[in-house]
Amino acid sequence: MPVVTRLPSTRAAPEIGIVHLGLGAFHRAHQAVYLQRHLNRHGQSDWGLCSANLRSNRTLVDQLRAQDGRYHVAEYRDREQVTLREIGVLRQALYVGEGGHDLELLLQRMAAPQTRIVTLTVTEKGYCLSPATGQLRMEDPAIAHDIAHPQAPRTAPGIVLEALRLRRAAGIAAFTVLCCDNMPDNGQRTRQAVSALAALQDQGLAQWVNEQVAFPGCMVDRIVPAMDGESFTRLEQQLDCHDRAAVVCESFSQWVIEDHFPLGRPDWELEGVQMVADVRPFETMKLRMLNGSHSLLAYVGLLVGHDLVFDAINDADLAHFIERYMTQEAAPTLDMPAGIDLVLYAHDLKARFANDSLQHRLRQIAMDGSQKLPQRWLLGAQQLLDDGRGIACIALGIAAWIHYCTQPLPGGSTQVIDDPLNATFADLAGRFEGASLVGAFLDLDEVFPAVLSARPAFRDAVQGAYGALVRDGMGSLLRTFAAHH
Ligand code: CS2
Repeated sequence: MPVVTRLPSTRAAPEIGIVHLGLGAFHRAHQAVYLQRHLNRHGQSDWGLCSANLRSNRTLVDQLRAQDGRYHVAEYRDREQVTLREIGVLRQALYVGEGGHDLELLLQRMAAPQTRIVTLTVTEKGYCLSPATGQLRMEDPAIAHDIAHPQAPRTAPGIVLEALRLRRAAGIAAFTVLCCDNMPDNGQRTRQAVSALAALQDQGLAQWVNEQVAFPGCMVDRIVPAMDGESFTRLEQQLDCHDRAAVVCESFSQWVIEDHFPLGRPDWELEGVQMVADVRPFETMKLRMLNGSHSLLAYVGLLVGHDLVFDAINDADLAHFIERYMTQEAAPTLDMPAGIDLVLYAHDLKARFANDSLQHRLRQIAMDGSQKLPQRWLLGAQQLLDDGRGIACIALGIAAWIHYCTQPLPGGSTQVIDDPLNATFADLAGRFEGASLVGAFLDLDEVFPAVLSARPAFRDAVQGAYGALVRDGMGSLLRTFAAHH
């Protein structure tokens, strides 16, 4: 049984100053925890949360409402030590997806002068941008809907824009928009989504958005596996925590934020948040080192029969492969400020992946690959090729991804591919095989930027890796990698 430190919340009820879109496990275990620590420190605060789910998980919203917004975060350092934190900073939980009627409440809350920051964790696909180019996907039916019905928006950019329109009409200054999703230059990407949508609706509003709204970027980091039945049982049995809105996560947490909040912000730095002028180096480091390794562990690990992250990293051959990726294909593409030691960072990442108190499923990481690969692997691959370096690990990762998206896993288990492009993958798998299948994947211009997919060195590397994978099997390829390490 682990040693449990219990941290109750103060009973104070903070004013709502932040509206959040995307009330998933990550938000509850990351941004909410920083705001909770802020509240506990000051005893009272103007930075309470109103958080909304846009598409999924109405049950969670109902659960949270029944608990008056209170829930627990179990932060596992390892199997022996865990901190159970009570969160009381969530003042309002809303659901605006199908069957939800809270859109009006949400927009009113966003338009209220007390709301000074709007944060988002709606996952990469929630911004409706092309992953390869960062441009708004105007052909997306949800975007088409928001263009036709701006006052009843369904997408995150549409909701942000409508709330800004209401503020402008009422003469209230714009809130600051803080994207907390794992995208490159995430503040700029979010600006791009909102302002491209505005330009399609109302030029005056578009200009106001461009001039008045701050979109600082940030890097967020905490490993928060999706909750399942087993995790709830463990919380009940080990921690005597009977809370269906609880989340489990690692004890590590990091937040680096570009300090640009015209209407003010919580004094986050007291809680260990790094407030910086330029967040991009941190963001790129995290996307390529942590998320890039995660995606490799997922596709390669699933093909050799692993299920969980810690199983995958405890496989010596796979651990060597990840080590090689980090040192030879991720770190060399990074240009970090003084004081950041990438060797140490890589070492700490491996220790975090090996945390066996987290049931982090590789399949969870494998979902939405089309949205994740560009920033995790492809921008780096482009840079490596420009510098005359090899991309063996990334090429094998892409080959594994194509395999995963088109063929059953070892042991014959058929997986449902959870990706906005899954219909396209199924179509390609039905029409092509072998090298032509790989070629067709590399031609998906939503995923692969044209400058990369046009490079023979890139195509050859992926074709070579896929051929070897089909011929020798992933296990044997990993052994060869390890032998040459
Ligand atoms: C993971 C991330 O699911 C995924 O794609 O790589 O959710 C990862 O756990 C977080 O970014 C860690 O901060």
